[in-house]
Amino acid sequence: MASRIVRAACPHDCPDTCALLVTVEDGRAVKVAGDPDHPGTQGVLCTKVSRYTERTYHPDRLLTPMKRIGRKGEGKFAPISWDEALDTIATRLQAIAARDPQGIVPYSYAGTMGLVQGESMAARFFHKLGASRLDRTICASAGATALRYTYGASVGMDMEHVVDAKLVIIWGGNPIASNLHFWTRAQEAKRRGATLVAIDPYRSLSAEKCHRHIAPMPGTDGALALGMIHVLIRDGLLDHDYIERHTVGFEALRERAQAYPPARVAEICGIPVEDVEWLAGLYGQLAVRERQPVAIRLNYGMQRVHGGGQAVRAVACLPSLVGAWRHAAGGLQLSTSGFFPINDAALQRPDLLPGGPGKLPRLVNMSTIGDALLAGPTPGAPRIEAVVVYNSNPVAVAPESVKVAEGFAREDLFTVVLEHFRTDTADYADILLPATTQLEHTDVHKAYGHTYFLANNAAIAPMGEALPNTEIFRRLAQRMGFTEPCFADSDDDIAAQAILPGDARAAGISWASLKEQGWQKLALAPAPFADGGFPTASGKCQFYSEPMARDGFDPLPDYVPQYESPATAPELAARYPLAMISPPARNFLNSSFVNVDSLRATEGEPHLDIHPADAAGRGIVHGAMVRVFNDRGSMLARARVTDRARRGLVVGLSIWWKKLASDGKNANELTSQRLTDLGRAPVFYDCLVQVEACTEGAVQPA
Ligand SMILES: Nc1nc2c(c(=O)[nH]1)N[C@H]1C(S)=C(S)[C@@H](COP(=O)(O)OP(=O)(O)OC[C@H]3O[C@@H](n4cnc5c(=O)[nH]c(N)nc54)[C@H](O)[C@@H]3O)O[C@H]1N2
Ligand SMILES: Nc1nc2c(c(=O)[nH]1)N[C@H]1C(S)=C(S)[C@@H](COP(=O)(O)OP(=O)(O)OC[C@H]3O[C@@H](n4cnc5c(=O)[nH]c(N)nc54)[C@H](O)[C@@H]3O)O[C@H]1N2
Ligand SMILES: [Mo]
Repeated sequence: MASRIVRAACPHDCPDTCALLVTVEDGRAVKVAGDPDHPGTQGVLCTKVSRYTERTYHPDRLLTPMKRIGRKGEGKFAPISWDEALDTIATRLQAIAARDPQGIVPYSYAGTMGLVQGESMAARFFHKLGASRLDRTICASAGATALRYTYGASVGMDMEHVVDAKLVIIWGGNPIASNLHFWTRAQEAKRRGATLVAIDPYRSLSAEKCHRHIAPMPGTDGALALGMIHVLIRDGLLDHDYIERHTVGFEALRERAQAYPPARVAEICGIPVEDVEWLAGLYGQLAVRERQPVAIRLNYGMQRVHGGGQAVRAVACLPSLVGAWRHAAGGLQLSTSGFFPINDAALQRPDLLPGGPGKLPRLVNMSTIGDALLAGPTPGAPRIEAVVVYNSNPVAVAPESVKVAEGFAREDLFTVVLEHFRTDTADYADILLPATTQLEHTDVHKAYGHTYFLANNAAIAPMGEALPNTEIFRRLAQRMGFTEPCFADSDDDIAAQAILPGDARAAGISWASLKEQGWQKLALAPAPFADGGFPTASGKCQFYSEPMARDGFDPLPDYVPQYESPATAPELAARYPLAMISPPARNFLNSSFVNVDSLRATEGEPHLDIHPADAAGRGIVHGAMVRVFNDRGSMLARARVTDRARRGLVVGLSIWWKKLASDGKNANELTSQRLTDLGRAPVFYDCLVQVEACTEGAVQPA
């Protein structure tokens, strides 16, 4: 038997971007394991990706192009040839483009994080076509914008050093589920004497294993951070030298923080005042008095709310106030993606855009795709006539999905979906195209939780007639008559173009070396900001941000209340008194893996965690079916009566495929299309609901 090991990379939207070793026997992948030599992966994979072969060889894999033969959304398709599929698409897109190419919208996100199968050939295709541009805001843009204004880019500490921290604050993240390899290191820090604190309205799997869990109401983190700043300043727990040399706007920040004394903060957050005092005291004491490393793992949970951007700004000020950046094991990490020198211009070729700079095609925000699909023409831009979806499942993942589905159901909309499976979105496709998985194609990866480049070598031949995204857009480009040489680039050519040449951080790293070695680390100092040097124009941390003022934003961090809360929307809160959050379930990756039977079996069915006091008042018993609803929609879930959810909060771990839920619905039926204060991102966790027991269907807990 011919057996070999192929060096690969996990493609999923997760900070860990693991290095994989794929065992291939006689052309079949039989095992996907973590590379024991990669310092990030340490030979360990999450349950999901260790089941990657179950996903790749799943009997439901799409293996041929198909055309729709039923109603939109019904999911009835008939196989067709690649020629027929591509000719149909080219003819339709050409006709729309002849009227106005902005009628065509690409819709993609991070089904794969690969630089080749993500925005390379696809971006070139849509640029050349002059299609509407997609504002890719659905996940990270609130925090990324906040970090850019504060530190210049998505940069931060290297979590390989966190084992030496004395305090680790896990702020709005559940790393056991979604950042496993950081969690391993936080556990090591704990063994070496560090205190672990979770800040999360929900007692998540990770929060319950920390020394202390602080549970503010969703969307109040900005107030908590400003309360900490207040206490640090009040008690003189400051690194004056670091502030003096490496920050801008301390006086203005001091004034702003005056408005956030601990008592007020406790009131806003719905936590004991002691929590604010204790956390700020410990942070400042360790960092300033004892000169010990203190680390903050700032995550996405706290950003999916109205004030998500400003909350990140407030938290991001903390390490500069206490000089935490002086240590390799101190500082803050939200994302490391800004360290990677990527040649986006070569990958995506924005120079192909017609009209030149200053006359760019319209931008469509992916987070409001429901409204966008239902809208009529606007000045300068037509109604959306075609959507090409790849690497994403908007009908399940985009907010206010009743409207998203209504939009995709438009009879006059031409929809193309490139997918592995018949997802909730695929059901609306006019033409459905089979895409390869990570085991079947080539790619190169950066990461957002570490600083290694990784190669993904194809391990097996494509399944059925599946093709890589790149090849699909290459063939479409040819049919559209696009003759630029970049449309003939192979995947290897593209991978080789991804790394910006001449950048010292990537010295010695090339596609050729990556393919061979699997992964290589960027050259960065262990404590890159020990002596300032942030990638802002001033080189300093911007407590006060002049660019923000110029862009029309509050130049200082502040607490921006929820859109939906008793204080800001009392009438709404009277009808819908519970705050709902829908963070990632451990065994799913957004909506990926929901159809992998063994993983779905572990999650069971859609649940709603509700506090005993909130349940009792509604006659809800553990294990009963409940209906969760607001003005936008509703869903059914099985109640878990538990104090993991604080009072006033309900939690529905996500993101379920609608068609695999008993009522064909998921949490996004309830979420809204309003946007964050910074970054135009969705507010999935700024969502008031009511919950009622269902009359039939109540069962005893298993
Ligand atoms: N297993 C798994 N891993 C994943 C994903 C997945 O779906 N499944 N998704 C991936 C993606 S796309 C992303 S963006 C990352 C997300 O990574 P994280 O941001 O770490 O996301 P979560 O693990 O959901 O952690 C969010 C936590 O924030 C809490 N939270 C909700 N609202 C608030 C709030 O207002 N304030 C605070 N302080 N906490 C709040 C939630 O209760 C939850 O426990 O994970 C990635 N990894
Ligand atoms: N209620 C609620 N909604 C949320 C969130 C939440 O916490 N709560 N989280 C939000 C966040 S953080 C994110 S990032 C988004 C995620 O939203 P998406 O980026 O849409 O992620 P997935 O749901 O995993 O869908 C990715 C799809 O891409 C497909 N895919 C994977 N690889 C390839 C490939 O190589 N080619 C092609 N053509 N397809 C491929 C997969 O099969 C999968 O169906 O969801 C958001 N939605
Ligand atoms: Mo995300």
